[in-house]
Amino acid sequence: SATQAAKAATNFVPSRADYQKVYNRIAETLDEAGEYDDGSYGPVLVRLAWHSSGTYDKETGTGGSNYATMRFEPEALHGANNGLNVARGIMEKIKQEFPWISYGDLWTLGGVAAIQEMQGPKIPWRPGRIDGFAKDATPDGRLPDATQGQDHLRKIFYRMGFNDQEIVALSGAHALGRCHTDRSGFEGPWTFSPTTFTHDYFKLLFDEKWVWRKWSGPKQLADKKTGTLMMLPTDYVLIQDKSFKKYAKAYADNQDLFFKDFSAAFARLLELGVPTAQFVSSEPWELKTLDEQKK
Ligand code: ZEM
Repeated sequence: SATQAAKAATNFVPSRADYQKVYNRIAETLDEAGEYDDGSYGPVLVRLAWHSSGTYDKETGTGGSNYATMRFEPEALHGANNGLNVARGIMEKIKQEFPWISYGDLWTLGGVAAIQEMQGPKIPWRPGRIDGFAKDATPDGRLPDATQGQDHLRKIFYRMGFNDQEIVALSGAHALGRCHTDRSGFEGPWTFSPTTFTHDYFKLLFDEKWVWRKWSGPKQLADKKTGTLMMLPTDYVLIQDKSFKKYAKAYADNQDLFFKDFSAAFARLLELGVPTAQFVSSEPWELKTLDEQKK
């Protein structure tokens, strides 16, 4: 609107209420998906938030959500980011309406809104990311490769500064969404409720019998009973590796524990690469869901 554009033009300092407005606009947009996938843009927005943050390298301090470098080539064209043009396009419309927000704040807030609106836990979040430049873009190969095993998962996530428990908790995001043959080559959803955040991903890992799918696509598993669900090789590793399995079992048995651990790990993921001094608030905020604001 004209008001929001005027705010961008002046030395307007947005308040928590202004960020709640952006949250609300994203939340309303999730359900405007129509026939797209399972009827929600939520899952692909979570994937955008994750891929914009998961490039972080703790040794060099490069990557992470600060500069939103996925806007630039070649990072936009990295194989791991296939299909995220959809998510960036959705976010671009929000950006037009609220030009004062940085892309890094917008994309991470998108992940927060999507998780919370899909019945997930509260994700503490605070603004402060700034827009970077093409020279800040990260090299290919920093995001995980689904065809690989536990050593690869550890190498990738330890580089971001995460431990085994956090690797497992974060992987639980695969309760949401699906794989697309024209994006990753893999196909299908992990759970029967891909637009609701649950611990079903872990329950299904343990409760179903998983068999290698017979098809011409990349190696993936299918549930023997219905053949409609899938697991990536990196998902299956979570119940094969002894250390991962311990956490996966705990999350299968206790959804509250999963929600608590996911929230902490995802909140931390979204802040990777952002200098603490840049944050406008010393403590992250809990933004309200649309439902909570109706009361
Ligand atoms: Zn994913 N992910 N991911 N992931 N992911 C896909 C989809 C989604 C891996 C991976 O290769 C893939 C995390 C971790 C890991 C989401 C969230 C998070 C897809 C399918 C692949 C292949 C892409 C497609 O075809 O559209 C690997 C190897 C991971 C290592 C552990 C973490 C961490 C996530 C968030 C916290 C989500 C929500 C999706 C679904 C996207 C959609 O469009 O439905």
